[in-house]
Amino acid sequence: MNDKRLVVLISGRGSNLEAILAAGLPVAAVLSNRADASGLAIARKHGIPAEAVPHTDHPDRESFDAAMMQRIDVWQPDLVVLAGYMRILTGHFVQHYHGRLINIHPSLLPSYPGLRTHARALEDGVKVHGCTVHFVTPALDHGPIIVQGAVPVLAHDSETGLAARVLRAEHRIYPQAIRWFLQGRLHIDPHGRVELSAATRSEQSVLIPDD
Ligand code: NHR
Ligand code: GAR
Repeated sequence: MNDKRLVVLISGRGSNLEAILAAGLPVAAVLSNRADASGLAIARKHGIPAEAVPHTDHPDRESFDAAMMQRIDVWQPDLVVLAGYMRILTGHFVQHYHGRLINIHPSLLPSYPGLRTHARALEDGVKVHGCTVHFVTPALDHGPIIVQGAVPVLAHDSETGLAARVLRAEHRIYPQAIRWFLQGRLHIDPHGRVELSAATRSEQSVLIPDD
């Protein structure tokens, strides 16, 4: 697995990046669309090349994505990992990394695609919420699901409290999903769904106990 290379794309804090690094996964480089993303400093602290490719330097999504692809492909990654990356990707970008581009989204998809997921879950009064690792396809937040982490919504939960509980689940499931990918254990079945062997599934509890 350590002959493999990941490129991680971020936009902000970088706590998922930190969990990926703590798991010892082979991150070759970190790229951000925002120069002020604190995740860039986390990467540099680990001696990992980190670079901003500001979307504001480009007139449209196509030219921004083309610039990002050029910076990614320098590293010839086996897998491109979106970790709190906040720019919607063009079809061209998604096609270029077909089958080797994954995202973590802070809801139990297909519920709550898009933004403000925790606030919307609280507004609806759902009792279970969580996060989803999925392959990225052109349809936003609709690609094949790899793994999910479910957390309880507590009485009188706040958006920040719920977000923190979901984030802990993210930090558990994302490194695991990336490891499975690098080990060649993820396969798409004829229906376009991710197939996990029983042995693989048993390594990951979907229900994250509250701690
Ligand atoms: N791109 C495609 N084509 N498909 C997906 O599934 C994608 C994607 C790009 C990012 C992450 C996603 C999430 O997990 C993701 C999945 C950003 C937005 C958004 O509206 C929506 C979903 C996601 C990421 N971004 C605004 C935009 O105009 C900017 C918002 C901001 O900068 O704060 O790009 O939720
Ligand atoms: C995470 O909760 C991630 O799921 C979410 O942003 C946070 C990033 O945190 N992603 C999205 O909302 C993508 N649209 P981090 O920078 O600390 O990893």
